[in-house]
Amino acid sequence: MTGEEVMAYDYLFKVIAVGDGAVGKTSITLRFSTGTFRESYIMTIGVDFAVKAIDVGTREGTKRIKLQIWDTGGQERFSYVRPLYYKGAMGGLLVFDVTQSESFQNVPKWFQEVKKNRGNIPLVLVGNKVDLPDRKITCEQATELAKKNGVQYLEASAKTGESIEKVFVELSKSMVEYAKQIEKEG
Ligand code: G3D
Ligand code: MG
Repeated sequence: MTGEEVMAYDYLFKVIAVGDGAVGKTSITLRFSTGTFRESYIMTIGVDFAVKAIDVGTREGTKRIKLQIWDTGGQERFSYVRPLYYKGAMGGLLVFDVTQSESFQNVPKWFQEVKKNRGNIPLVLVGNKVDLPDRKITCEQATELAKKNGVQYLEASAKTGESIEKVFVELSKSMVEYAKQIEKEG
């Protein structure tokens, strides 16, 4: 494979994962990125990112999307990493843990924080850890909250891998539409 083939893509998007600590943001990022042969981690000021390219069906046919998925390295609590983290993000996963009610109750705060920093970038609400038996938040509750905020809701498990790919594919489709909209508006 030539270097050119490795580099070829139609879109490059920075993606962030937000949500309370321990909901599975790092696990989702790792599960998605390490399943492939092209992967890299770069350490910056407490922020890592993983890179993975996926092919996504859009209105203009199949597009190759290169995703640069940022992870806070557990420092999401600290405000000093936030500006760097949000800068240039084109989409995000808003993750909560279906077995931890508090992480779901904090979802509106995360919606607000993303909006404050990045306006209306596409988001997918992710209910993680559906492999666990003791869930507290139902699919209906989460779907309703997602609808209220104009985003899609998906249930996933970083542990089993369930719906992890789907989460990034759906987000990528939304980001392609969003990028086109921004381009049009100049
Ligand atoms: P964070 O990056 O949002 O802080 P992490 O969350 O990815 O570090 O995950 C926090 C803990 O939840 C980890 O457990 C991790 O293994 C676990 N976890 C993440 N995703 C899932 C999942 O889908 N199912 C289950 N059962 N566990 C999950 P530890 O024990 O290392 O703290
Ligand atoms: Mg983490």
